[in-house]
Amino acid sequence: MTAAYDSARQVFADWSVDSEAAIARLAEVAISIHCWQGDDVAGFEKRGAAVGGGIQSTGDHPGRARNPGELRADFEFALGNIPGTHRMNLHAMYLDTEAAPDRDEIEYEHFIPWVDWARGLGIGLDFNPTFFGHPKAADNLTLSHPDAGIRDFWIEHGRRTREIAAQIGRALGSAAVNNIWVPDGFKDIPVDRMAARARLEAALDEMCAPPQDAAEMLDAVESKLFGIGVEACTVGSHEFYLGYAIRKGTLLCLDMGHFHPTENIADKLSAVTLSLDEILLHVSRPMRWDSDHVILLDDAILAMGQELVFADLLGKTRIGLDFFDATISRTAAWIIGTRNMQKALLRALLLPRAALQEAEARFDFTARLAMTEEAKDLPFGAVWAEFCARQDVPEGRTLIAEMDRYQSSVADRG
Ligand code: RNT
Ligand code: ZN
Repeated sequence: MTAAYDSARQVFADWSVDSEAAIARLAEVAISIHCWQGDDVAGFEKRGAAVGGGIQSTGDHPGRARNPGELRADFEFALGNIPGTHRMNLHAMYLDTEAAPDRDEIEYEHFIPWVDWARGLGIGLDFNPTFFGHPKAADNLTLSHPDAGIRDFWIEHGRRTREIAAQIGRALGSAAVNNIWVPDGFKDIPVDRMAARARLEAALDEMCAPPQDAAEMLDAVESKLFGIGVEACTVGSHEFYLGYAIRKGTLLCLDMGHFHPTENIADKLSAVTLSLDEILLHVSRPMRWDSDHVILLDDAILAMGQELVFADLLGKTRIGLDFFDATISRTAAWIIGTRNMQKALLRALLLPRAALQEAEARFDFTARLAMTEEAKDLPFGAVWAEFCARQDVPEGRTLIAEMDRYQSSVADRG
Protein backbone atom coordinates (compact mmCIF):
# COMPACT_ATOMS: atom_id res chain seq x y z
CA MET A 1 0.00 0.00 0.00
CA THR A 2 1.44 3.38 -0.96
CA ALA A 3 1.56 6.30 1.43
CA ALA A 4 -0.69 8.20 -0.97
CA TYR A 5 -3.34 5.49 -0.80
CA ASP A 6 -3.05 5.15 2.94
CA SER A 7 -3.66 8.85 3.36
CA ALA A 8 -6.55 8.79 0.86
CA ARG A 9 -8.12 5.87 2.69
CA GLN A 10 -8.18 7.96 5.85
CA VAL A 11 -9.64 10.97 4.07
CA PHE A 12 -12.48 8.81 2.76
CA ALA A 13 -12.94 7.19 6.17
CA ASP A 14 -13.44 10.68 7.63
CA TRP A 15 -16.35 11.00 5.19
CA SER A 16 -17.58 7.58 6.35
CA VAL A 17 -16.63 6.04 3.01
CA ASP A 18 -14.86 2.68 2.89
CA SER A 19 -12.35 2.81 0.03
CA GLU A 20 -11.55 -0.89 0.39
CA ALA A 21 -15.20 -1.73 -0.23
CA ALA A 22 -15.20 0.59 -3.26
CA ILE A 23 -12.15 -1.14 -4.73
CA ALA A 24 -13.67 -4.56 -4.11
CA ARG A 25 -16.97 -3.59 -5.75
CA LEU A 26 -15.29 -2.06 -8.78
CA ALA A 27 -13.26 -5.23 -9.33
CA GLU A 28 -16.54 -7.14 -9.77
CA VAL A 29 -17.85 -4.99 -12.62
CA ALA A 30 -17.27 -6.63 -16.00
CA ILE A 31 -17.58 -4.19 -18.87
CA SER A 32 -18.59 -5.48 -22.29
CA ILE A 33 -15.95 -3.98 -24.54
CA HIS A 34 -17.01 -3.66 -28.17
CA CYS A 35 -14.82 -5.39 -30.76
CA TRP A 36 -15.57 -2.77 -33.42
CA GLN A 37 -13.28 -0.02 -32.07
CA GLY A 38 -10.38 -2.20 -33.26
CA ASP A 39 -11.11 -2.12 -36.99
CA ASP A 40 -13.40 0.88 -37.63
CA VAL A 41 -16.59 -1.22 -37.72
CA ALA A 42 -15.44 -3.03 -40.87
CA GLY A 43 -15.80 -6.69 -39.87
CA PHE A 44 -14.25 -9.76 -41.48
CA GLU A 45 -16.79 -10.92 -44.00
CA LYS A 46 -15.15 -12.18 -47.15
CA ARG A 47 -17.87 -10.24 -48.97
CA GLY A 48 -16.41 -6.86 -48.10
CA ALA A 49 -16.38 -4.26 -45.36
CA ALA A 50 -19.64 -3.51 -43.64
CA VAL A 51 -20.04 0.10 -42.57
CA GLY A 52 -23.23 1.95 -43.44
CA GLY A 53 -26.67 2.35 -41.95
CA GLY A 54 -26.03 5.83 -40.69
CA ILE A 55 -22.96 4.96 -38.64
CA GLN A 56 -19.49 5.72 -39.80
CA SER A 57 -15.97 5.74 -38.54
CA THR A 58 -13.69 8.57 -39.65
CA GLY A 59 -9.90 8.74 -39.74
CA ASP A 60 -7.04 6.69 -41.10
CA HIS A 61 -4.64 6.33 -38.22
CA PRO A 62 -2.27 3.43 -38.92
CA GLY A 63 -2.77 0.09 -37.20
CA ARG A 64 -6.32 -1.00 -38.00
CA ALA A 65 -6.77 -4.71 -37.29
CA ARG A 66 -7.19 -6.43 -40.66
CA ASN A 67 -8.14 -9.90 -39.54
CA PRO A 68 -9.39 -11.76 -36.46
CA GLY A 69 -5.85 -12.61 -35.32
CA GLU A 70 -4.81 -8.97 -35.27
CA LEU A 71 -8.03 -7.93 -33.55
CA ARG A 72 -7.52 -10.55 -30.86
CA ALA A 73 -3.90 -9.49 -30.30
CA ASP A 74 -4.94 -5.83 -30.04
CA PHE A 75 -7.77 -6.66 -27.69
CA GLU A 76 -5.47 -8.70 -25.46
CA PHE A 77 -3.10 -5.77 -25.27
CA ALA A 78 -5.99 -3.51 -24.29
CA LEU A 79 -7.21 -5.97 -21.65
CA GLY A 80 -3.73 -6.07 -20.17
CA ASN A 81 -4.00 -2.35 -19.49
CA ILE A 82 -7.54 -2.27 -18.13
CA PRO A 83 -7.90 -3.35 -14.49
CA GLY A 84 -10.40 -6.13 -13.79
CA THR A 85 -11.97 -8.92 -15.86
CA HIS A 86 -14.13 -7.89 -18.78
CA ARG A 87 -16.03 -9.25 -21.77
CA MET A 88 -15.81 -8.80 -25.51
CA ASN A 89 -18.85 -7.74 -27.47
CA LEU A 90 -18.73 -9.36 -30.91
CA HIS A 91 -20.79 -8.43 -33.98
CA ALA A 92 -21.97 -11.10 -36.42
CA MET A 93 -19.85 -9.56 -39.20
CA TYR A 94 -16.71 -10.51 -37.23
CA LEU A 95 -16.97 -14.19 -38.11
CA ASP A 96 -13.67 -16.06 -38.29
CA THR A 97 -13.80 -18.47 -41.21
CA GLU A 98 -12.52 -18.95 -44.72
CA ALA A 99 -16.13 -19.53 -45.82
CA ALA A 100 -18.20 -16.66 -47.16
CA PRO A 101 -21.68 -17.25 -45.76
CA ASP A 102 -24.27 -14.57 -46.35
CA ARG A 103 -25.88 -13.09 -43.26
CA ASP A 104 -28.73 -15.60 -43.42
CA GLU A 105 -26.25 -18.50 -43.58
CA ILE A 106 -23.98 -17.87 -40.59
CA GLU A 107 -23.47 -20.69 -38.09
CA TYR A 108 -21.92 -21.16 -34.68
CA GLU A 109 -18.91 -22.87 -36.23
CA HIS A 110 -17.93 -19.56 -37.87
CA PHE A 111 -17.35 -18.15 -34.40
CA ILE A 112 -15.65 -21.07 -32.66
CA PRO A 113 -12.17 -19.48 -32.85
CA TRP A 114 -13.55 -16.54 -30.84
CA VAL A 115 -15.05 -18.85 -28.25
CA ASP A 116 -11.84 -20.84 -27.88
CA TRP A 117 -9.89 -17.63 -27.49
CA ALA A 118 -12.33 -16.20 -24.93
CA ARG A 119 -12.25 -19.44 -22.95
CA GLY A 120 -8.46 -19.30 -22.89
CA LEU A 121 -8.55 -15.77 -21.52
CA GLY A 122 -11.35 -16.54 -19.08
CA ILE A 123 -13.65 -13.85 -20.47
CA GLY A 124 -17.28 -13.88 -21.55
CA LEU A 125 -18.63 -12.85 -24.95
CA ASP A 126 -21.67 -10.85 -26.00
CA PHE A 127 -23.10 -10.79 -29.49
CA ASN A 128 -25.02 -8.70 -32.03
CA PRO A 129 -26.76 -9.35 -35.31
CA THR A 130 -25.39 -7.07 -38.05
CA PHE A 131 -28.26 -5.34 -39.83
CA PHE A 132 -26.17 -2.79 -41.76
CA GLY A 133 -23.45 -2.70 -44.42
CA HIS A 134 -25.22 -5.12 -46.73
CA PRO A 135 -26.99 -4.81 -50.11
CA LYS A 136 -30.26 -5.89 -48.50
CA ALA A 137 -30.00 -2.95 -46.09
CA ALA A 138 -29.36 -0.43 -48.86
CA ASP A 139 -32.76 1.25 -48.40
CA ASN A 140 -32.04 1.73 -44.68
CA LEU A 141 -34.89 -0.68 -44.06
CA THR A 142 -34.37 -4.25 -42.83
CA LEU A 143 -36.86 -5.86 -40.44
CA SER A 144 -39.42 -3.17 -41.32
CA HIS A 145 -38.91 -3.30 -45.09
CA PRO A 146 -42.19 -3.41 -47.04
CA ASP A 147 -40.79 -6.32 -49.09
CA ALA A 148 -41.48 -9.56 -47.22
CA GLY A 149 -38.50 -11.25 -48.89
CA ILE A 150 -36.12 -8.70 -47.41
CA ARG A 151 -37.77 -8.93 -44.01
CA ASP A 152 -37.48 -12.73 -44.10
CA PHE A 153 -33.78 -12.51 -44.96
CA TRP A 154 -33.14 -10.36 -41.88
CA ILE A 155 -35.43 -12.43 -39.66
CA GLU A 156 -33.35 -15.45 -40.57
CA HIS A 157 -30.15 -13.54 -39.82
CA GLY A 158 -31.49 -12.49 -36.42
CA ARG A 159 -32.68 -15.99 -35.57
CA ARG A 160 -29.28 -17.39 -36.36
CA THR A 161 -27.54 -14.80 -34.19
CA ARG A 162 -29.81 -15.72 -31.26
CA GLU A 163 -28.90 -19.35 -31.73
CA ILE A 164 -25.20 -18.55 -32.07
CA ALA A 165 -25.31 -16.31 -28.98
CA ALA A 166 -26.95 -19.13 -27.01
CA GLN A 167 -24.26 -21.56 -28.10
CA ILE A 168 -21.56 -19.06 -27.16
CA GLY A 169 -23.18 -18.56 -23.76
CA ARG A 170 -23.45 -22.31 -23.24
CA ALA A 171 -19.85 -22.92 -24.26
CA LEU A 172 -18.50 -20.21 -21.95
CA GLY A 173 -20.93 -20.76 -19.08
CA SER A 174 -22.02 -17.11 -19.15
CA ALA A 175 -25.13 -15.77 -20.86
CA ALA A 176 -24.35 -13.76 -23.99
CA VAL A 177 -26.46 -10.66 -24.53
CA ASN A 178 -27.59 -10.52 -28.18
CA ASN A 179 -28.29 -6.85 -28.89
CA ILE A 180 -30.60 -5.97 -31.76
CA TRP A 181 -30.06 -2.66 -33.46
CA VAL A 182 -31.56 -2.00 -36.88
CA PRO A 183 -30.87 1.17 -38.89
CA ASP A 184 -34.44 1.34 -40.20
CA GLY A 185 -35.75 4.80 -40.85
CA PHE A 186 -36.62 7.50 -43.35
CA LYS A 187 -34.65 10.41 -44.72
CA ASP A 188 -37.73 12.54 -45.22
CA ILE A 189 -41.01 12.68 -43.40
CA PRO A 190 -42.95 9.44 -43.89
CA VAL A 191 -46.73 9.37 -44.12
CA ASP A 192 -47.15 5.87 -42.73
CA ARG A 193 -45.02 5.48 -39.63
CA MET A 194 -47.55 3.06 -38.20
CA ALA A 195 -47.12 0.54 -41.01
CA ALA A 196 -43.34 0.55 -40.62
CA ARG A 197 -43.54 0.14 -36.85
CA ALA A 198 -46.12 -2.63 -37.13
CA ARG A 199 -43.83 -4.46 -39.57
CA LEU A 200 -40.85 -4.06 -37.23
CA GLU A 201 -42.86 -5.39 -34.30
CA ALA A 202 -44.10 -8.42 -36.24
CA ALA A 203 -40.62 -9.19 -37.60
CA LEU A 204 -39.06 -8.95 -34.14
CA ASP A 205 -41.72 -11.29 -32.78
CA GLU A 206 -41.00 -13.82 -35.50
CA MET A 207 -37.27 -13.50 -35.07
CA CYS A 208 -37.43 -13.91 -31.29
CA ALA A 209 -40.05 -16.66 -31.30
CA PRO A 210 -37.71 -19.65 -30.87
CA PRO A 211 -37.25 -19.93 -27.11
CA GLN A 212 -33.74 -19.59 -25.77
CA ASP A 213 -32.45 -20.34 -22.29
CA ALA A 214 -31.84 -17.12 -20.33
CA ALA A 215 -28.80 -18.78 -18.77
CA GLU A 216 -27.29 -18.87 -22.28
CA MET A 217 -28.55 -15.81 -24.10
CA LEU A 218 -30.54 -12.65 -23.46
CA ASP A 219 -32.26 -10.49 -26.08
CA ALA A 220 -31.71 -6.73 -25.96
CA VAL A 221 -33.26 -4.06 -28.19
CA GLU A 222 -31.51 -0.74 -28.95
CA SER A 223 -33.43 2.42 -29.77
CA LYS A 224 -32.21 5.47 -31.66
CA LEU A 225 -33.36 8.97 -32.46
CA PHE A 226 -31.83 9.51 -35.88
CA GLY A 227 -28.88 8.67 -38.10
CA ILE A 228 -27.29 10.07 -41.23
CA GLY A 229 -29.77 9.31 -44.00
CA VAL A 230 -32.63 8.64 -41.60
CA GLU A 231 -33.06 12.10 -40.17
CA ALA A 232 -36.86 12.26 -40.29
CA CYS A 233 -37.90 9.08 -38.55
CA THR A 234 -36.32 6.05 -36.93
CA VAL A 235 -38.68 3.10 -36.86
CA GLY A 236 -37.11 1.64 -33.70
CA SER A 237 -37.42 4.78 -31.60
CA HIS A 238 -37.04 4.95 -27.83
CA GLU A 239 -40.78 4.72 -27.15
CA PHE A 240 -41.11 1.82 -29.58
CA TYR A 241 -38.46 -0.28 -27.86
CA LEU A 242 -39.32 0.77 -24.32
CA GLY A 243 -42.80 -0.63 -24.87
CA TYR A 244 -41.48 -3.65 -26.69
CA ALA A 245 -38.94 -4.53 -24.00
CA ILE A 246 -41.51 -4.17 -21.21
CA ARG A 247 -44.10 -6.29 -23.00
CA LYS A 248 -41.71 -8.98 -24.21
CA GLY A 249 -39.31 -9.14 -21.30
CA THR A 250 -36.17 -8.29 -23.26
CA LEU A 251 -33.39 -6.01 -22.08
CA LEU A 252 -33.62 -2.41 -23.24
CA CYS A 253 -30.38 -0.96 -24.59
CA LEU A 254 -29.83 2.73 -23.95
CA ASP A 255 -27.07 4.16 -26.15
CA MET A 256 -25.92 7.53 -24.85
CA GLY A 257 -25.68 8.87 -28.41
CA HIS A 258 -29.21 7.96 -29.37
CA PHE A 259 -31.18 10.81 -27.80
CA HIS A 260 -31.47 14.56 -28.17
CA PRO A 261 -28.06 16.02 -27.28
CA THR A 262 -29.30 17.81 -24.17
CA GLU A 263 -30.98 14.79 -22.62
CA ASN A 264 -29.45 13.29 -19.49
CA ILE A 265 -29.25 9.56 -20.14
CA ALA A 266 -28.40 8.83 -16.50
CA ASP A 267 -31.79 10.26 -15.53
CA LYS A 268 -33.52 7.56 -17.58
CA LEU A 269 -32.10 4.61 -15.64
CA SER A 270 -34.32 4.80 -12.58
CA ALA A 271 -37.34 5.47 -14.81
CA VAL A 272 -36.94 2.48 -17.13
CA THR A 273 -35.65 -0.01 -14.57
CA LEU A 274 -38.87 0.26 -12.56
CA SER A 275 -40.44 -1.56 -15.51
CA LEU A 276 -37.57 -3.79 -16.62
CA ASP A 277 -35.57 -6.55 -14.98
CA GLU A 278 -32.34 -5.69 -16.74
CA ILE A 279 -30.94 -3.09 -19.08
CA LEU A 280 -27.95 -2.78 -21.38
CA LEU A 281 -25.97 0.42 -21.81
CA HIS A 282 -24.00 1.55 -24.81
CA VAL A 283 -21.78 4.09 -23.14
CA SER A 284 -20.68 6.55 -25.77
CA ARG A 285 -19.90 10.24 -26.25
CA PRO A 286 -22.08 11.99 -28.79
CA MET A 287 -20.59 15.29 -29.92
CA ARG A 288 -23.46 17.33 -31.39
CA TRP A 289 -24.75 14.11 -32.94
CA ASP A 290 -24.29 10.34 -32.51
CA SER A 291 -20.59 10.70 -33.25
CA ASP A 292 -19.36 7.84 -31.02
CA HIS A 293 -16.29 9.64 -29.67
CA VAL A 294 -14.12 7.89 -27.09
CA ILE A 295 -15.67 8.38 -23.66
CA LEU A 296 -14.08 10.94 -21.40
CA LEU A 297 -14.35 11.27 -17.66
CA ASP A 298 -16.87 14.04 -18.28
CA ASP A 299 -20.09 15.09 -16.59
CA ALA A 300 -22.25 12.68 -18.59
CA ILE A 301 -20.14 9.68 -17.61
CA LEU A 302 -19.81 10.77 -14.00
CA ALA A 303 -23.58 11.16 -13.83
CA MET A 304 -24.01 7.70 -15.32
CA GLY A 305 -21.59 6.15 -12.83
CA GLN A 306 -23.28 7.91 -9.94
CA GLU A 307 -26.75 6.82 -10.99
CA LEU A 308 -25.68 3.19 -11.40
CA VAL A 309 -24.22 3.20 -7.91
CA PHE A 310 -26.70 5.41 -6.04
CA ALA A 311 -29.78 3.70 -7.50
CA ASP A 312 -28.30 0.24 -6.86
CA LEU A 313 -28.46 -0.60 -10.54
CA LEU A 314 -25.11 -2.31 -11.04
CA GLY A 315 -26.77 -5.69 -10.48
CA LYS A 316 -29.32 -5.17 -13.24
CA THR A 317 -27.25 -3.28 -15.79
CA ARG A 318 -24.93 -4.70 -18.41
CA ILE A 319 -22.44 -1.97 -19.15
CA GLY A 320 -21.44 -2.09 -22.80
CA LEU A 321 -19.35 0.46 -24.66
CA ASP A 322 -20.00 1.85 -28.13
CA PHE A 323 -17.49 4.26 -29.63
CA PHE A 324 -15.08 4.18 -32.54
CA ASP A 325 -12.43 6.70 -33.46
CA ALA A 326 -10.03 5.99 -36.31
CA THR A 327 -7.99 9.19 -35.88
CA ILE A 328 -6.08 7.86 -32.86
CA SER A 329 -4.51 4.62 -31.73
CA ARG A 330 -7.39 2.16 -31.68
CA THR A 331 -5.95 0.21 -28.76
CA ALA A 332 -5.41 3.42 -26.79
CA ALA A 333 -9.03 4.36 -27.52
CA TRP A 334 -10.24 1.08 -25.99
CA ILE A 335 -8.02 1.47 -22.94
CA ILE A 336 -8.78 5.12 -22.26
CA GLY A 337 -12.52 4.78 -22.84
CA THR A 338 -12.95 1.67 -20.71
CA ARG A 339 -10.84 3.04 -17.88
CA ASN A 340 -12.93 6.21 -17.90
CA MET A 341 -16.08 4.16 -17.40
CA GLN A 342 -14.40 2.44 -14.48
CA LYS A 343 -13.12 5.70 -13.04
CA ALA A 344 -16.65 7.10 -13.12
CA LEU A 345 -17.91 4.06 -11.20
CA LEU A 346 -15.07 4.32 -8.70
CA ARG A 347 -15.78 7.98 -8.03
CA ALA A 348 -19.41 7.17 -7.43
CA LEU A 349 -18.49 4.33 -5.08
CA LEU A 350 -16.30 6.75 -3.14
CA LEU A 351 -18.95 9.42 -2.64
CA PRO A 352 -20.64 9.84 0.76
CA ARG A 353 -23.87 8.36 -0.58
CA ALA A 354 -25.62 7.82 2.75
CA ALA A 355 -24.94 11.36 3.96
CA LEU A 356 -26.06 12.82 0.63
CA GLN A 357 -29.27 10.84 0.57
CA GLU A 358 -30.01 11.71 4.20
CA ALA A 359 -29.52 15.41 3.49
CA GLU A 360 -31.89 15.18 0.55
CA ALA A 361 -34.49 13.29 2.61
CA ARG A 362 -34.53 16.05 5.22
CA PHE A 363 -34.76 18.74 2.53
CA ASP A 364 -31.34 20.09 3.46
CA PHE A 365 -30.31 21.02 -0.06
CA THR A 366 -27.57 23.29 1.26
CA ALA A 367 -25.84 20.34 2.89
CA ARG A 368 -26.34 18.27 -0.26
CA LEU A 369 -24.77 20.98 -2.41
CA ALA A 370 -21.94 21.58 0.03
CA MET A 371 -21.10 17.88 0.08
CA THR A 372 -21.25 17.31 -3.68
CA GLU A 373 -18.96 20.29 -4.23
CA GLU A 374 -16.48 19.59 -1.43
CA ALA A 375 -16.38 15.93 -2.50
CA LYS A 376 -15.00 16.99 -5.88
CA ASP A 377 -11.65 17.58 -4.17
CA LEU A 378 -11.39 14.12 -2.60
CA PRO A 379 -8.29 12.06 -3.53
CA PHE A 380 -9.94 9.70 -6.02
CA GLY A 381 -6.71 9.41 -8.02
CA ALA A 382 -4.83 7.71 -5.20
CA VAL A 383 -7.54 5.06 -4.91
CA TRP A 384 -7.55 4.51 -8.68
CA ALA A 385 -3.75 4.13 -8.66
CA GLU A 386 -4.01 1.59 -5.84
CA PHE A 387 -6.68 -0.33 -7.78
CA CYS A 388 -4.46 -0.42 -10.87
CA ALA A 389 -1.46 -1.56 -8.83
CA ARG A 390 -3.44 -4.38 -7.21
CA GLN A 391 -4.74 -5.44 -10.62
CA ASP A 392 -1.22 -5.28 -12.00
CA VAL A 393 -1.90 -2.74 -14.74
CA PRO A 394 0.04 0.47 -15.34
CA GLU A 395 -1.26 4.00 -15.00
CA GLY A 396 -0.10 7.53 -15.70
CA ARG A 397 3.08 7.97 -17.69
CA THR A 398 3.89 4.27 -17.64
CA LEU A 399 0.55 3.54 -19.27
CA ILE A 400 1.10 6.22 -21.89
CA ALA A 401 4.51 4.75 -22.76
CA GLU A 402 3.01 1.25 -22.99
CA MET A 403 0.25 2.42 -25.36
CA ASP A 404 2.82 4.24 -27.46
CA ARG A 405 5.03 1.20 -27.69
CA TYR A 406 2.16 -1.01 -28.84
CA GLN A 407 0.94 1.53 -31.38
CA SER A 408 4.44 1.68 -32.91
CA SER A 409 4.44 -2.10 -33.19
CA VAL A 410 1.24 -2.10 -35.30
CA ALA A 411 1.80 1.10 -37.26
CA ASP A 412 3.21 -0.68 -40.33
CA ARG A 413 0.03 -2.64 -40.99
CA GLY A 414 -1.11 -1.83 -44.49
C1 RNT B 1 -25.63 2.39 -34.07
C2 RNT B 1 -25.73 1.68 -32.75
C3 RNT B 1 -25.11 0.30 -32.71
C4 RNT B 1 -23.77 0.22 -33.43
C5 RNT B 1 -23.11 -1.12 -33.29
C6 RNT B 1 -21.92 -1.26 -34.17
O1 RNT B 1 -26.02 3.69 -34.00
O2 RNT B 1 -25.20 2.47 -31.75
O3 RNT B 1 -25.00 -0.11 -31.40
O4 RNT B 1 -22.91 1.23 -33.01
O5 RNT B 1 -24.03 -2.10 -33.48
ZN1 ZN C 1 -25.05 1.52 -29.79
